[in-house]
Formats: sequence, structure tokens, C-alpha cells
Amino acid sequence: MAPIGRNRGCYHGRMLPLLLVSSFAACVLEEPVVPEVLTEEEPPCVDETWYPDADGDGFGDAAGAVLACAAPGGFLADATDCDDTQAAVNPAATEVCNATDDDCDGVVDEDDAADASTWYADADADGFGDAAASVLACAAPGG
Ligand SMILES: [Ca+2]
Ligand SMILES: [Ca+2]
Ligand SMILES: [Ca+2]
Ligand SMILES: [Ca+2]
Repeated sequence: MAPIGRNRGCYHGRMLPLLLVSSFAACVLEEPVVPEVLTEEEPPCVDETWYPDADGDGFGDAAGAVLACAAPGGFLADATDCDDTQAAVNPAATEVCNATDDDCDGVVDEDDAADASTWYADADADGFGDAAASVLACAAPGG
């Protein structure tokens, strides 16, 4: 077996015979250093907020949020479902005249509803509308 290190008299941290005692310190220093075993730690768990999607429309309910590393079953990161009991009601839905805020914009049956009717102004109240003055709405506006 060959001696370790530059100090030829050094063998596994011990001096071989016939060497100067003064080189003993150098010999000890040349002893192989056992590297510290680094335990690889799991990346820390970072809690995120998850929201339930009870109606399965792909949009979560802001009420009922939970904190967890990973999404529990039936939960997702979205919180924009304004009615998590109706799959037809969500931010991607089309507003129609049904007394419900279908598209979750906070306005019920707004004028851009898909089936909104065209209403014509009847300024002189003679029962005939003015074709030049029309509005789209679910319900007839006054006049
Ligand atoms: Ca939902
Ligand atoms: Ca919904
Ligand atoms: Ca509606
Ligand atoms: Ca709406």
C-alpha cells in the first residue's frame, strides 16, 4: 500500500519509522478528511390557498378556502365562482335574462345579455317606438 499524501513517511495518519518527529503534525494534517454527510432535505412545504369547486365548473368558491401544500380533491386555485351550486354560473358563462348573475360580474341580467331584447324609445308616448333610439335590455326601460 502506498503512503498517503506528499509526506512520504505518512501512512494512514501514522508516521513510519525512521522519520523526524517534527513532521508528525504535517502527517496528521494529511489524514484524509471524511466529508460531512450532507442530508438532503426535502424542499419546505409551502402552503397555498385552495378553493372548493362543488359544482365542478372549474371555478372555485372564495368561501371555504383551505391552506395546503397540494390541492385537496375537489379544490383548485381559482376563487371566482360566484355561485358554487350552479355549474352554469361562472365567470366564463354567458349572461342571459334569467334574474341570475350568470357571468359573475356582479350585475344581474345586464344589457349585454345574450337574449336581451331591443327596446325603442317612445318619447311622445303614442305607443310607437323610435327606430333611431333603441337600447338592448332584458326588461323594458322606462319610456
Ligand atoms: Ca365551481
Ligand atoms: Ca358555479
Ligand atoms: Ca342572467
Ligand atoms: Ca352578470
